[in-house]
Amino acid sequence: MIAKNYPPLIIRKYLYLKTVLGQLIQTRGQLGVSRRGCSSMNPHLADCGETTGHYQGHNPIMRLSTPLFALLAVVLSAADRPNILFILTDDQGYGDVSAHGNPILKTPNLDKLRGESVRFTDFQVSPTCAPTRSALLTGRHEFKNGVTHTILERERMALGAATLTEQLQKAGYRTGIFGKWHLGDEAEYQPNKRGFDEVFIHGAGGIGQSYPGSCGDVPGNSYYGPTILHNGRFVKTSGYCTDEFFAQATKWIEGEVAAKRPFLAWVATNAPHSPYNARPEDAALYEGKGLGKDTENFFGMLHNIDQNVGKILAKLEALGVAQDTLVVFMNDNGGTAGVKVFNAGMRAAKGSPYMGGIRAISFWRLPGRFQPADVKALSAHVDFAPTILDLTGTTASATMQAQMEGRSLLPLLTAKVGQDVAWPDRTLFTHVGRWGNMLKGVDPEVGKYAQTSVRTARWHLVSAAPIPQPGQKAGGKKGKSPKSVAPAPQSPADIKQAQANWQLFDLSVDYGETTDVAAEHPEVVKDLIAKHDAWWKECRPLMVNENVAGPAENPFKVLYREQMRK
Ligand SMILES: [Ca+2]
Repeated sequence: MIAKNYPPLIIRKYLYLKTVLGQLIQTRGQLGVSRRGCSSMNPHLADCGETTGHYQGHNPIMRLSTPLFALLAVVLSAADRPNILFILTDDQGYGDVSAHGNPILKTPNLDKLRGESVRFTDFQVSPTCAPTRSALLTGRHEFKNGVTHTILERERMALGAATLTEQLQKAGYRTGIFGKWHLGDEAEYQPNKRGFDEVFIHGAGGIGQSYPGSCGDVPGNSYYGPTILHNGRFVKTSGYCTDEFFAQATKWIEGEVAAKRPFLAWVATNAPHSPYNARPEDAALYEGKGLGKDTENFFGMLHNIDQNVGKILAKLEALGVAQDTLVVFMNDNGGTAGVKVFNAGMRAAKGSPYMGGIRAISFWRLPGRFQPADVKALSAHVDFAPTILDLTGTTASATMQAQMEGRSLLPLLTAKVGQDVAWPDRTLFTHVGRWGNMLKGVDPEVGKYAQTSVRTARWHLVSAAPIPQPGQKAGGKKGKSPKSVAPAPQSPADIKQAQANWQLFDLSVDYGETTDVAAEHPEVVKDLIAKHDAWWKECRPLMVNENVAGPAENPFKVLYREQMRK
C-alpha cells in the first residue's frame, strides 16, 4: 500500500503501452486502450507489487524503437502528470463548512468542491500548525522531523528530512508556495531550500508574529497590504492577505500553464487564524447573529477564503487545466473560533488530542479519475506525500522512502463508488507537544504522557494530562496559546513527568468521545499503551530542536532591515 513499493508509474505506462502495441502489431487488430480497462497494469491493485529493480533489470525503455518511443511520449498526456493545487487553511475546523452541517456559516464554493471530490471523513492531522505542515511534506510524524512546538526553534523542520516537493522538482514539476510556511525562518530552513521554486510567504506562524529566537515576521506586519518575502526579496502588497496569496498563486499558475510545465501550487492561508481580522464587508455578513466580534470576523475570513477558492477553481477551468489538476483542500488542525457554533459533534478543539483537535477536512478532486464519494477509511496527513508521489509516478529518493510512514491513498481515490478496497487497520499517534521551555534544560520526557493519543480505526486511547511547563506560572502568557491547550501545572512540585491519565473511546459508536470504556477493554488499553511507548522511543533521538538557542534577533527582521537600507 506504500508508494515506495511500486515501480514508477511512467515505466509501468511504457510497459503497458508496449504490450498493447505489440499485440496490435501481431494481430493487426484495432487499438482500444482504456484507462479503466487496463486492470492488469493498474498500479493501485495489490497484484502489481513488482519492484523498480525488476523493471530496470529488463530495461524495457531501452528496447523500444525510436518511433515507438515517440508515439508513447505523445500518449503519456498531462493526465499522467497532473498538476496539483493544494489549499491548506489555518485554524479552520472540520465543522466550519456549511455542507458539514454548520447552521450559520455559508461556504458555497467549498460545498461545491466537496460535491465534486472524494471526501475522507476520518482524516487526521496534528493538533497545531507547524506539526501538520511538516507531516504533509515528509510523510512522517512531526516529532520525527524535530517539530514538537510551533515556536522557540521547535517549529523548524529538521534539515535531514527529505520533502515531497524536492522529489517533485527532480521529476520535472515546478513547485510554488503562497502564504504560510511556518517550518523555520532561518535561511537554511526556508522553502527555497526545501523544494520550492517559487516562494511568496510571510514569516513565523502568522502575519506580524514575533517570538524569541528565529520565529518572527516582518516587524509590524498587517493583514492589510502585508509585506511578503518573494523569492528572497521583501515586497509590499496592497490587498488583504488571503486575496494577495491567491492572486499570486493564480498568476504563477498562469505562467506554468503557458509554459506547459506540470506544477504543484501550495496555497497556505494564514486565515482564519487569530487575530480575527476580516475584511469589514466579510465580517458584516455575520453581524447581528449574536456570535460576538471574534466569530463574526472568523466567519468573515472564511467567507473570503471561500470566495477565493471559487475564483481559483474558475481560473483552472478558464485555463483549460481543470481536468488535469488534482485539487486538495484541507485544514491544518482542529477548530477554534467556530466550535461554539458547530463542532460536528466532536470533543475539544485545536491543541487537543481528542478528535476535535485533529480531525480535518480532506477533499480530493481530479475530474474523470476520482468519483465523488465519502471514504471512511482511517487516513491522515502523513498519507499526503506518498499519495502525490504515487499519483504523479514520482520515484522518491532513498531518504524519502525510508522516512515515509504514510500510505498512498490512491487505491481509495480511484475506487468506484461502492467498491471495496483493502485497507488494513493501522495505528496513528497524536501528541500536542509544547512541553517545557527551551533554554531551561527541559527533558522532553516530562511530556511523554501529556496530551497524547493512539488511534486505530475503532479505538482512541487518550491521555489528556496537563502539559508540564517548568519555570512558568499557571496559564502561561495570556493570548500566546489556544485556550484549548491544557493549563500549566500550578506549582514547581508539578515539574515532573506527567502521569498518564488514559481514557479509551470506541469511535465506532462514540465519535464524540463521551464515554470512557477503558475498564471494559483492558487488553486494548495495554496493547495501545505499548505501541505508544514504542513510538515515543522511536521519536526521541529525532527530536533535534529541544533546548536549542535561536538567534538573538528574528532573521526576517534582520533581512528586512538590510534590504530597506539598500
Ligand atoms: Ca493552525
